[in-house]
Amino acid sequence: MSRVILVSSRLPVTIKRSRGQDGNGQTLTMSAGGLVTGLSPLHARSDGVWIGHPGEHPNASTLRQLEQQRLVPVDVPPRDYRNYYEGYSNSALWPLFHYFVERCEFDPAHYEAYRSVNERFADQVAKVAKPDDLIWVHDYQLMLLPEMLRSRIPQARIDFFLHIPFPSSETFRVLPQRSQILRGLLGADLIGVHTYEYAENLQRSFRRLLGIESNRGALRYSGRSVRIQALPIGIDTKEMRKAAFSNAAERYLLDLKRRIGDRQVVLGVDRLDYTKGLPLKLQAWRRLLAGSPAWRRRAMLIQIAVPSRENIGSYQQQKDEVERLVGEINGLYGAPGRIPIHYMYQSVSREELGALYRLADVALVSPVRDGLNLVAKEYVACRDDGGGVLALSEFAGAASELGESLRLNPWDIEGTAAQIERGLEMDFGERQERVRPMYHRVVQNDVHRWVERFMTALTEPEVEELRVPPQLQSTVLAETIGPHLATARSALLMLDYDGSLREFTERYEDALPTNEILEILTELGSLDGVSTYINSGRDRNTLGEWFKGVPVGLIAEHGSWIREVGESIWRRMGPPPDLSWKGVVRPVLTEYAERTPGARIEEKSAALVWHYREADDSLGEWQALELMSVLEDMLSGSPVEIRQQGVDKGRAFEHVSEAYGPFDFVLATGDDRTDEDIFARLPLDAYSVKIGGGQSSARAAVGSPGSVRRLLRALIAARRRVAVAQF
Ligand code: GDG
Repeated sequence: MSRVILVSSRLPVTIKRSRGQDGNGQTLTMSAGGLVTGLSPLHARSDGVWIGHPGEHPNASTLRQLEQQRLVPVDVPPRDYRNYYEGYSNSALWPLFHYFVERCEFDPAHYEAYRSVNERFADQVAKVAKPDDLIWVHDYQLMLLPEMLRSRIPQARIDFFLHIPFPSSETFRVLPQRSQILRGLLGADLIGVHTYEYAENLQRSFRRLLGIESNRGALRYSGRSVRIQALPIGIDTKEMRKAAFSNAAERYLLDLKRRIGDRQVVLGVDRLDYTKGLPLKLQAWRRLLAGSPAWRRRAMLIQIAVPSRENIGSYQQQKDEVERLVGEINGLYGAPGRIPIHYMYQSVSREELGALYRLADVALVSPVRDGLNLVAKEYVACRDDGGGVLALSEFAGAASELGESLRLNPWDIEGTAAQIERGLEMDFGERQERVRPMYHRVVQNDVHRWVERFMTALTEPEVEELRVPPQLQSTVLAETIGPHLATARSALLMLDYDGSLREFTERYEDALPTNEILEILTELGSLDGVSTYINSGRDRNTLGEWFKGVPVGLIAEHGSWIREVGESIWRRMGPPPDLSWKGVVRPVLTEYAERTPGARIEEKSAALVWHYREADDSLGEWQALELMSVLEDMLSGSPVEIRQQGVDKGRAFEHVSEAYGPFDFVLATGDDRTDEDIFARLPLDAYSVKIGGGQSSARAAVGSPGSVRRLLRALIAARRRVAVAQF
């Protein structure tokens, strides 16, 4: 492995002034937060260096200590640092990326400092880097750095990881320096984010704001390729468990248990940050206690609020609000020897933290926005005893990996209170059932695996670049295609159904053909010398039923079955498939469907389809992609190809051409990935029309199924005109 140069805004240690003999002593303390916890194990294991700001200008002896730990300080004048860190990073980017637009301050002087500090980092990295090093830049404070490094060291491998969310392009475009920031990132070879949703958001921003198209996580920029991938960070499970099960932790745990007696414990561990939703959490706790005197006796909330960014006004206000609420709730519902909230505004040791994780009946992780949230994973990692309940906000990136948690919407105070209660009352069997699969997932996908996945991400073959077909009016398209169809001797039309001829409906079963569609197809079917097929992913029965008596051919299940015009039997295309894989795949699909509300499985003769059209958009998509990668791993080497839906529509085209061709006119329409198979196999002079925007190998695109129907009507008219003229 090449040497890794980690670059982050702060070093993992912070220099603090201490009163030495000369009154000018310095000590090093560990910095707090998710980034440091995540990257320290990598640094410890590699022989690379870590470059960042140490908090203070180091004296000679501190410098030596830093050197011993392979830490390289970047020197920044304090005023610039303030404007860069407290200013642009934490008063513009941080709130914006967490959707707190109203908290953003966009001061041009802050951006100027941000730019100049990024330059200083670039200079320092360029000084230290050797040719084969992998330079790995971290987080939102250094988003201009990849491009600055690219111009200094063009051949370097530069990766970037964003630890916080990347917001929707609609929110991101608020940022005055949005283009500069996006261009800054494009200096990287690989941009990693925690979730597919963030990767999507980033790609949409590239498209909308810079006009750069990407295809399945890859784009071209300045003659290089840039990858964007969802690579959620893991934790160091071994280290976490070592601390949680250490002697010190055991002692602490025993002592805690003795003092707490038989009361149940709800635990919160958060940096004191407005994104962590502490006031809402406290309100939910208040709601639970207000409604139930029993819980006032039987449960307590232990909340650790780790001091953070204390120089920024909004953090001070947040602290005041949290402390006011704690005081209020303790005042209302406390009694001698029975305090409802044990609030600690301090950092605790890893051992104490581990003991608290082991103690807590419920870990309440309820941020209003969080890139990922490591606390959720740490809690799960300490609960292989099966006894803990994780209550997790759906606005934390980790929610998509920890599907067995009790999900909550922190804004819904009633709902959150109800989930806390459900967690406290949950029996051991259900706790175990929920936490076990999460435990295995967290252990398997630990921080070391994350680093590995990052390092190998670029060795995966790049998806071939697709272009974006021009979006045309149906009348314009008909003017080009119409004359060719009109004079063709033998024409073939292969029409996709859902999303192409027919608009999607909320429920899959409801997309019956309308009278208009049946009429168009009947007219197409009556044209001499024109063969028309519906080429759909749907099953035979549905298609047979829906198009009964309509004079067009039907192709079902993505090219598995064909029924010719006027016939009543279906014939299989190609050899009968080997279906042994179904038994292996079905339980996995079922598990994912159970975890994803609104998702379900459809059983077809040669396929199993996982539908998520009725699920929550981003969760459905995330689960589908995750499911695909799980299945790809599981089935490598078997005869099954995993695709978002079924087999291959392109095969159907080949079959029909061989049986009835040659055709001197071909038109295929389609709206999704499965239709790309047919577009890619058409002869060069064929017409292919994609419905909707985005990349495709189709020759042209139209906006909607309505446009397709208009196009078909115009084509029918063109063919008829010529037929009449010939007659
Ligand atoms: C950012 C993103 C993303 C907390 N209190 C104590 C303590 N901690 C440790 C926890 C955990 C870490 O700090 C906090 O990490 P989070 O992920 O919860 O949150 P952020 O600091 O906001 O981290 C976040 C993360 O980056 C990684 O990419 O997950 O979404 O915002 O490890 O254990 N550690 C000790 N004492 C404490 O009192 N020793």
